[in-house]
This record gives sequence, C-alpha cells and structure tokens, in this order.
Amino acid sequence: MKKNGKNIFELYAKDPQQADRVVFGRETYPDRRGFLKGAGLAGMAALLGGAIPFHRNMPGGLIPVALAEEAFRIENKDGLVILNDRPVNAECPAHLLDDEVTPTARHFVRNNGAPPSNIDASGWRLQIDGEVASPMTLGIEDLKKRFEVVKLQLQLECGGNGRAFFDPKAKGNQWTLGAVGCSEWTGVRLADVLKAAGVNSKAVYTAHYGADTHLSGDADKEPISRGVPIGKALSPYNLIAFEQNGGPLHPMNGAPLRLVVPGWPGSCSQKWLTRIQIRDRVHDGAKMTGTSYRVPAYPVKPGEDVPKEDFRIIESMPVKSLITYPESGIELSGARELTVRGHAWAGDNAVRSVELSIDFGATWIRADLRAPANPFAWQHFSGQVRFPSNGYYEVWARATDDAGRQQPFAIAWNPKGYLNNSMHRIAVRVA
Ligand SMILES: Nc1nc2c(c(=O)[nH]1)N[C@H]1C(S)=C(S)[C@@H](COP(=O)(O)O)O[C@H]1N2
Ligand SMILES: [Mo]
Repeated sequence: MKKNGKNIFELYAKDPQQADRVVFGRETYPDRRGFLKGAGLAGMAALLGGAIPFHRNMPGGLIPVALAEEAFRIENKDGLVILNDRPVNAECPAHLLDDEVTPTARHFVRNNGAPPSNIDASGWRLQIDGEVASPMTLGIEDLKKRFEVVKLQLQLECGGNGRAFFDPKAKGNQWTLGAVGCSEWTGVRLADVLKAAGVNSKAVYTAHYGADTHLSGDADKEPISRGVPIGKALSPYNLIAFEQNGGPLHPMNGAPLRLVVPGWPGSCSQKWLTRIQIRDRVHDGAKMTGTSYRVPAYPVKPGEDVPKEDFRIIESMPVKSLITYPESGIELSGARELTVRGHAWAGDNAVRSVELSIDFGATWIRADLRAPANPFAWQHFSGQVRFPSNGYYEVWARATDDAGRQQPFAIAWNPKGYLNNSMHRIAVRVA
C-alpha cells in the first residue's frame, strides 16, 4: 500500500482536479491553492464523514490520511492487488481465483481512463450505427424487451496478463497471473442486436465506445476504442451484458452496460458501453493502431527492435492454465499427497487436456479436465500428485488446446509484453 500512498500524493501534486476525478469520480476540491473552505470544505467533510473542527489549520493540498489510506481500496473488491491507481488497475492473486465462477469481488480491473461518474442504468443509451440499415438507440430496458436475454460464463483475460515476467521488461501494467476471470454474465447477444440493425455488405469491423474519459481531461480523446472483425462480432457468444453473477455489474467492470467478447484480448470488451459503430474498414480508434494489442508477425529475440509495420492485431488468445489451489508456497507436513486444481482456457478454442508435473517437466500426469459450462467458459481441472520424499518441489501445469497447441515453458517475448501463456508453476515444500 506504500506504493499507492505515494502515487496518490504524486497524483494530487500534479493535478488535484484531475486527481479527484480519478479517485472519487468527481471534483471535491474546487480550490486547492488556499485553505479548504466553502464547497470544498463541505465536500471534504462529507467524504470524511464529519465536520473538521480544525479545518482552518489544514494547509491547501493536504490529503487527509483517511482518504490516502482508503482511496485505493476499491469498494466491493476483495483481495485484489492494486498495480496502478491512475488509471485503476488491479489483479486477483491466483489462489483467490479458485471459485468455478469468478465472484464479482474477485474480477480484475483494467482501466485505461477515468470511469464515468454517472452510471445510472435507467438513463443509459446504446447507439448502434455505421454500416447498418437501421441505426438504433436503445436503453437497457429496450435491450431486455427486444432481444433474448442469456446467461453465459465467459472468460476474460487482459492481453498483457503475465507481462511482469518478461525479460527484458516490457512497459505497461506489470500483471502477474491475475488479469483474468470468468464471471457469469447476463445480457443480450451482440449478434442479435447487430442483425436487428441490419449490418450491410460493406461491414468489416466493429468500433466500440465507452463513457469513460481520457486521463488528460481532453474530451476529444478516447481512453480506448477497439473493435473486432464482423465475423467475430456475429459469434453468438458475445454479450452486451447488464448483469455480472446475477447482480449489477461492478462499477469498475463497466456498470451499467458492457461488451463481453470472450476469447480475445480483454480490450475488445468495451466497458461503460455507449456506442457500437459498424465500419467499412479495420477500426483505427485509440489503442487499435501502432503497437497496441499487437505482436510481431514472426518470432523475435528478447529485446529485439521490431518495425511497426511488422506488428499484427492480436485476435484469439492462446491456451493457458492457472493453478488456483493450493497457493504457491504451501508447506505439507505429514501428507505426501496433494490435490491440485485450477482452470484452463484457450481463446476461441477449447482445452483438450491439462497435465501436471512435479519433477520440473520430466514427466507429466494427466489431470481430470471438465467440459466448459458453455463455449468460452474456462474449464476446471484437478489432479492428485504424490511427492516421493521430503523437500522442495514445484508443481507445473500445462494445457493443450483442441488444435494441439500447448503452453510453452518459456515466454515468447514480444516488445509490448502480450500473450504470456507460459506454464504456471507453484512452490510446494514437503516436510
Ligand atoms: N471503456 C473501457 N472499456 C474497457 C477498458 C477501458 O479502459 N475502458 N479496458 C479494457 C481492457 S484493456 C480490459 S483487459 C478489459 C478488462 O475488463 P475488467 O476491468 O472488467 O476486468 O476491459 C476493457 N474494456
Ligand atoms: Mo487489457
């Protein structure tokens, strides 16, 4: 939390108004140059939960310690590790992702900008336009009335999950293992809505827009606006979702309305969704171009400089698995047997098998692997391992998809640190 404490202070030192928007979703300090007074004082008192008797002594720019300590505990998120507070990015430790369906409180948060302050569902509007016969503007109730409402468990992983293990380091959020989750989402099929709008023959790509704002405060800039080829958009497993795990979406997961485009980088799943435009070319919104969510078209050496034109847009995510029980570092005493379990997923594909090794990959045993609850749900595995003697062991998990592709041991390095699907390893000491 120290890091975050420092960050909040840096943030306020730089631009207090903007800091307020990022931290609280609104401005609480109309005037930070002098002493806190008037509306600023009232706002601060309201946030602190009481009057401030000695407010005359509070220097301008002082951040009450109560706020500094609380600011980056994300409300209704449990156990998440906060990587960054501007924008807010938080991942879930592997052992807290043990549930078959990821609870809302454990679903990671990846923000590129400042979340909208008004997330009122009743006034929310989604616009569908571009290369369609009938552009539409729909409220959430319209979506529920006009289209079939479906519930699906859909896995979502940030394209940069695992970046922290890159060597040389790649810039960006240093995600370790937990920028992934599989909540149950309720919504309508993106395909049904697009069909109702009548996608025309010029349609090539979708363009997604959300209500969050650019951190610079510049209203003309989008924090992120990505899309997918029309073929992927018409898959029946993409949802325009208004519920997460049977309740409202978490405000940080896109409430009140978001896309869930499973199997592809999480960035395709626009949060706080306000508009889907159908385009006659590959979308060129924020973080669609340059090297964002792109990897070199060919394998490169770690650290290699790759010309921009050699990068390709990431589509389906690669096969991967995560051990969620036990927590890495467990000490076994008395027992030499251990049940290991976790989840595996494979982008647009299914997972065919998961194997476990306790001897640094020399031999493998097959884990039990369950079919997904529905396509694009992650699959659960469990397996019994037996340690031959006391000492230090690692349990490794390796998944193979239905096209025969397998998780590698080493990271396929790329300049932006995407798609790290190397095997998950946990430490076990047997005493
Ligand atoms: N509007 C909007 N949508 C967004 C983002 C964002 O910053 N703004 N981040 C994207 C990225 S990069 C990811 S990985 C997923 C993360 O979804 P989550 O925060 O609900 O876990 O949301 C995507 N949708
Ligand atoms: Mo992401």
